[in-house]
Amino acid sequence: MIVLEVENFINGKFVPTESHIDSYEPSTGEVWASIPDSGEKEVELAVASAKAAFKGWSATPREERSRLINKVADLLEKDLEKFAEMESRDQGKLLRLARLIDIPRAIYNLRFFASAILHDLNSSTVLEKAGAINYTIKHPVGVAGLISPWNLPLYLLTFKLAPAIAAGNTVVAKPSEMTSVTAYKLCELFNEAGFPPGVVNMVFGFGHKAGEALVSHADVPLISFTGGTVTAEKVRMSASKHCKKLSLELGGKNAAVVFKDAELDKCISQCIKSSFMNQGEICLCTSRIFVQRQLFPHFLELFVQATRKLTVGNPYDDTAIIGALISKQHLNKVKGYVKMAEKEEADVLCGDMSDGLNLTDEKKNGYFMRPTVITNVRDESRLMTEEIFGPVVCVVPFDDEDEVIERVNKVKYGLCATVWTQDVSRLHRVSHQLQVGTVWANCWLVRDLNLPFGGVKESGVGREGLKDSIDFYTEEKTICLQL
Ligand code: TXE
Repeated sequence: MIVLEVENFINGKFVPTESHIDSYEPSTGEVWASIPDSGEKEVELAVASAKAAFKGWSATPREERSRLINKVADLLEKDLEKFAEMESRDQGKLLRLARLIDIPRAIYNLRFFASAILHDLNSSTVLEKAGAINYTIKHPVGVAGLISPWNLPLYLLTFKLAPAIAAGNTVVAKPSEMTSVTAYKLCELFNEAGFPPGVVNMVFGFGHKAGEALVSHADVPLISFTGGTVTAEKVRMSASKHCKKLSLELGGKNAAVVFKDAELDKCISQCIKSSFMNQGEICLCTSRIFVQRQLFPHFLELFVQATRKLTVGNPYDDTAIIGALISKQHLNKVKGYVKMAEKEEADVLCGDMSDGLNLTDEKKNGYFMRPTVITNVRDESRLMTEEIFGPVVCVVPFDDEDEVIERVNKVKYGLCATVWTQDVSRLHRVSHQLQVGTVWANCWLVRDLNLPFGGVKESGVGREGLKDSIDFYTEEKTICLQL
């Protein structure tokens, strides 16, 4: 097996490191890539390179910045299939999901923010009495530190990288050590597009080493992080030393609220998608489904039937619906929750504990498990309060609106929710009371980048989207001219 050698990308050059980290292919359990084990030294070089490039890049006309970013998007589109295959191999996700969602969205992120900076997002006023004109200008902040997770690697990295460089910042990015390959390959496209060296730098390695060195670096005034809530606490502590701008997009324990008048076929198919897409490894996935009691038995029967039909297997196989989880450790963590359900005498209606897996020999050591549905579980159970981040969903009944709103809001997370009913005034009422950043009514994951995305409570701080991202990656100044 040829192991793909990833190298750091500093000042437009690929730089090897002495020590490396093995990166495993989730669907076979084999080492397929070798990742730099970077630390303070490599981060220092990357930050110095970004700092040196900042003056030139921030002074580059936005039309030129936009042109160069669109060039990278065009090159990525040309290599879409290659990137989709690498993403699927690196993360364990279905190849067709990488082909249809991950890489196209990365291309769209680049194009969206390349266009956004051409529109004037500033404001101005005239003060007649004072004979003065007030106007704002948005300056880039400096060197942006970007830390991205392993579940949607290129999709979430570019959702930070695109607005950061479009706004005139230079960046040092540290992708997850478990999924570094597409980020590494993207660097080649920045060179091919003609980006000045030092605008984009990428340092690979462990979070507690390279990540921590980046977050605590005095010359990095801004950190954008997507990952787990526990890790975010460490990031927040390290960043607070220098009063940095901080954006935290964290986990969720997202609920679907299904009223008795829900349009059942669409609701079931969308709840299957929102529960198990990407093996449940999306922060916006549903992991708690509350169903009004009158509908509960019928919903549960149909939902379990549909779950059982989801084939688990080779991410390259067009018949597979569930691919491999990111790592052996994460697989065991998720399976641990299913074992917990059995101990708590909850009902595991389908999934790994009750169904065998027939995998080809090559996939025998892959990190696979069957999609799992649990019911008869208490709201206080860890199954209903902690982010499992795998193909495991709890389905429980509720009686009335006030009760379900109170139960949905009880958890420490507040990222998103879906509400299923034909009653528009109820949709309006319930959406207003759910403590989350996004509510989808009778749908899931319908996204418009013009609007903010992010969570409340322990699901994060800040928002990402057109205005929010440009505001985050710039400092706004008000200038008052008395004539
Ligand atoms: O992500 P981590 P993990 C949730 C999910 C998952 C849990 C932990 O529940 O089980 O988080 O996942 C870098 N200083 N989500 O541990 O640790 C790390 O290298 C600076 C939800 O795999 O949060 C990686 O690049 N950086 C989430 C990034 O942080 C550090 C998606 C995320 O890693 C660091 C992923 C440190 N001290 C996990 N420690 C979502 N919201 O989508 C780690 N990192």
